[in-house]
Amino acid sequence: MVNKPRILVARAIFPGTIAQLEQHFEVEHNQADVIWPRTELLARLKDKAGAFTTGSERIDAQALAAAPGLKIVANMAVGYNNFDVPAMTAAGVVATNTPDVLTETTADFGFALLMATARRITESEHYLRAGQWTKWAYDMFSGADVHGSTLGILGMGRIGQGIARRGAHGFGMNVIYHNRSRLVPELEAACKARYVAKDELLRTADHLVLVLPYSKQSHHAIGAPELAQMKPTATLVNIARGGIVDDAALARALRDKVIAAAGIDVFEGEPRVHPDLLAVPNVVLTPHIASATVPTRKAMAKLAADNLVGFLVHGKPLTPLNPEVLKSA
Ligand code: 8YV
Repeated sequence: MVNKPRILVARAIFPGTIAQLEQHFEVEHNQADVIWPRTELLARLKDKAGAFTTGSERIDAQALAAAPGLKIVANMAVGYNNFDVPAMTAAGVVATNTPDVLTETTADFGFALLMATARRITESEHYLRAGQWTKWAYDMFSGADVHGSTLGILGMGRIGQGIARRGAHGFGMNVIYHNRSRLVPELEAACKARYVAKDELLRTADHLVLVLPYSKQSHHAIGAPELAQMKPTATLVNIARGGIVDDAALARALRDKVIAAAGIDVFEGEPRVHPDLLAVPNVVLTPHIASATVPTRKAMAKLAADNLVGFLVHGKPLTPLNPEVLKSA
């Protein structure tokens, strides 16, 4: 009997996903969800042909050198800044992510965070729970309107477009965006979105949502100078990646009312959160949950598992990030 390929599932996942993988592979899993130190992760990768990862496992030249038999790493995330894709390609290792299956769910969450931020929902709930609500007042928790306002989107991929459609069609918002490349006219029309320079986006958006991938180029794309360009009544929402916003600068801007409020789902160095952000009231903070619905997380896990099966069993991954590896195999 031919031995099944050995794979590592780096974090706890649905039992059904483990069962799916066990049909094809010898699976070393981590259902206790221990965060392995780097040396332990590398030691566990050593004899594996495939790995199922999340955003918390870094796959770079060092990890690849420690795992000479590795052929594929399937990330259960659309973002893949935990992968050094050129190093994976050089090592002949296929990299996959989970696009499309989380687009609408993540766009829903972006909108939820925008509304919670603009309408001061969590801040007012804390006030109520603390027993401070003793009378109505004309200006109590007055926020910013969402309907009819100008929605700015930085990063206009699939999720950005989902947010644009919700804003334009659901809330009658004037949608503007900035992106590395301009959308084709049909997509701009479907989103009712107008392309603008980054400076204009910063200056005119009432609500600015960040949905761009993290890279060296997008590091601190929003820092003190960019925050200073925004309207004092503006809100900022980050559902993209920690590091795109300079969290210390954001905390200062919120404290000094440079902008009105922020909704933040992703943080520099998460799960640590900058203490200054915890100290300001005008920020809604959530623990990286934009894709967290049961059906979507199941779809993401299934797509990551299907990529492992697709490649290691049938020779064809579903959503490769470096398809050139397949050609040279
Ligand atoms: C994941 C995400 O939950 O898909 C992404 O890029 O940020 C989230 O949906 C997270 O990265 C865990 O892998």
